[in-house]
Amino acid sequence: MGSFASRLREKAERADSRIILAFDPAGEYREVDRARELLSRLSDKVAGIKLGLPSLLAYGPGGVRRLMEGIEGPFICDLKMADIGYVNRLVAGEVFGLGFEALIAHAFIGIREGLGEVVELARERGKGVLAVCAMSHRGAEEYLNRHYLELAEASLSAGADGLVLPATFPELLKEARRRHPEALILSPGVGVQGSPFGSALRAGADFEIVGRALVFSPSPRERAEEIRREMGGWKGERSPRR
Ligand code: BMP
Repeated sequence: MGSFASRLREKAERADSRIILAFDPAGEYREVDRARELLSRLSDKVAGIKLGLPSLLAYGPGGVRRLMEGIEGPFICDLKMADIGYVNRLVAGEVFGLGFEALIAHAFIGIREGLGEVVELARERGKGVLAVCAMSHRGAEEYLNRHYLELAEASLSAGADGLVLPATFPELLKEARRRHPEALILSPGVGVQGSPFGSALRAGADFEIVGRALVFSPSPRERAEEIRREMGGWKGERSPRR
């Protein structure tokens, strides 16, 4: 079956894409059938699909299961988990039970009785854990982003499958990549948040997380194709090794 990272790369190569679609429903997409239509039209243009709390609350767990049914992911669940290990494990079990291939957790909770327990459960189930080490919004500079290097180091040592680092602070991406040449890095903040498509890849990310720029485009499939080309497909911005 391979690791989550290898499954993600395999789909990325097939789709020739470094886009991770962030689907956060609003408006017409609060209806699960409309959401399904959108995801089916985009799934072969993207390397993976990220859903989060907005989807879980709008559709409920059963609705999320229905949303994903028959659509190629891999699907990543972004709850930015940040509780004690015991609760994290319970939530992670539910998330993996719904069919998600990976989940996103905050690294700042620390490893012992925190992220470590999530990684352990993911290993048992053959799933992935991605650790948020810095964020893309301005307030992230006040506290979290000051610690991104320690958080990245700790997350990878604890066995996380990859890191989430912001496109809006490319210097952080560059430094994290310099220190961790082999790490899987996903980066949000391109498009509506202001960073150009392809900029995070050039700074060292493997994938760019794209939400509103695709979801609210009048022609999402055509827009995905344009963005995919701007990023240079799978082999465009990063070395083919990754
Ligand atoms: P958009 O492209 O519409 O700005 O969406 C970005 C997505 O990435 C959202 O789903 C958001 O939860 C996520 N994200 C982010 O924007 N910044 C971060 O630092 C971490 C994230 O997961």
